[in-house]
Amino acid sequence: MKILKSLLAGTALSICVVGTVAAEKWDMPMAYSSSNYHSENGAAFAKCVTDTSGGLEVVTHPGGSLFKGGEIKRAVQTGQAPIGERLLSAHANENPLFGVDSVPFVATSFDASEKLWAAAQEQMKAALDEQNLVYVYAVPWPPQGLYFKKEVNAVADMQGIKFRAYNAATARIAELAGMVPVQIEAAELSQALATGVAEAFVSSGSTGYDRKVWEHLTHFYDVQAWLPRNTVFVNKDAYNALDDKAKAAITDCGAKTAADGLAKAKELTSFYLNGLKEGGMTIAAPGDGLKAELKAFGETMTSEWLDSAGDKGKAIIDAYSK
Ligand code: PCA
Repeated sequence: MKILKSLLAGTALSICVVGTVAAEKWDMPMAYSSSNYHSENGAAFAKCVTDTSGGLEVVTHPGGSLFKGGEIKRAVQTGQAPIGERLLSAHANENPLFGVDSVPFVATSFDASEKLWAAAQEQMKAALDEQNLVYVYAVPWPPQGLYFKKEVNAVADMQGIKFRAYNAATARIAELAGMVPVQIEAAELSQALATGVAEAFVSSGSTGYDRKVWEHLTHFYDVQAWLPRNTVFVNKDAYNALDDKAKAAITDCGAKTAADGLAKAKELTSFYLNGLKEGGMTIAAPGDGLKAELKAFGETMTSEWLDSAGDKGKAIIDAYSK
């Protein structure tokens, strides 16, 4: 297995020797569109590493062009790609800790989400390490709200709707609400809405804006239920093979990119909602009745998450709640 792993890692790294310095190029798969701030931020990270590592060039491949969202994590674990970005909560089936950022109504603002992520940090790094991955940085999406093609005032209005899910938590919401979950990557969302494969979803204004969902949908309810993250990680073998200067470049550029990405996400939140409005959508806060029903789903899902994440999950929530 070890040999297979290093063989796979070997094919992923194109190594060429320039003078006496070994120059290396890392392809970095990313799932979201090239114009999205996560992708632009990732490109800035890649440039930062390329400029300061003394020989390691990182090149991003946004939009799922190298590996689709659902394939990126596996590709980096096995060394098919040395580095990549992924919505980690989509892998909560492998380890519930990966879903810590997607439990409804636990952390509903940028500040709360930073606090939660800080509380989860060490365990998240350890969980990734167990899977042959080295954590680099993570950037939040704006708060999550509900998209529909009609006015919705209660869970009763959602019955039977085909609901695009992007992780287990969003599928669970569909189930609790009597909707039918369908797992679809953001890259395929417009197509799914156009063909009726999906009729509603939960996401940020960012993804609705990127996918121009006003062409198919009419209402966005700004529920602010949680702020999931995209996380960048490196294959551990590829990381260990780097010299100290390149390792430091990854750490330093990662820290800078995390801070810049957070600032961007905050700055763009209202821009995206305005974009949806300009596209013709109705943007509204959920009514009190709907809000209460969703809060109850949040309570159910929080206790389900705590059950599945055990002592480690409890330690994170305790540290966060302090
Ligand atoms: N956009 C991503 C995940 C969360 C978000 O705001 C998506 O919908 O796939």
